[in-house]
Amino acid sequence: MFLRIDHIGIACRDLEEQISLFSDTFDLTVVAREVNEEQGVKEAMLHISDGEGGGSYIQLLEPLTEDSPVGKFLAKRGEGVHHVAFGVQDVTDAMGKISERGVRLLDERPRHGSMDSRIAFLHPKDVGGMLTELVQAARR
Ligand code: CMX
Ligand code: CO
Repeated sequence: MFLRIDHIGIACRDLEEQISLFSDTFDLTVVAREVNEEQGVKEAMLHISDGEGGGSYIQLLEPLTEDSPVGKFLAKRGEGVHHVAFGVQDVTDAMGKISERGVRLLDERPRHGSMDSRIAFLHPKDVGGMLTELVQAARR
């Protein structure tokens, strides 16, 4: 079902500071920036490599508000890994299969993600405590 790790989402308080840290330390380049009002985040994608069906990235996330998912996560747990996203061929198909296997979907239908991808989240409590995202990358 999974083609690759699409990205690791990392929650931070200051996006610009975190971009500098990651790009200076690991020689990573920012390939996309976005404000996603629906998800309540300001984000940056730092490219690592290209793989089957899309690339692999670090996704840095700064919350737009304190009561957004990332805002609440920061208040509770502080900065750090927030979610892991896996690349899939067809997000709707993967959601159907995973839901049939008893894992709660946080999204009824796919939403808009970074770089015109289509995404859906799975409940962390049903996946070993790891907030999990499915990503169908945009066709290039
Ligand atoms: N990883 C692991 N567990 C998490 C978590 C995370 N990122 N966020 C919350 N949880 C756990 C909490 O620890 C909590 O557990 P306890 O009850 O044992 O304390 C439980 O889930 C409920 O957490 P909460 O703080 O009460 O938060 P909510 O229930 O309001 O929301 C969640 C949790 C996962 C449903 C919500 O964060 C969500 O819908 N996330 C998906 C959307 C998202 O995160 N978007 C931002 C990223 C955008 C992008 O990738 O582009
Ligand atoms: Co993500």
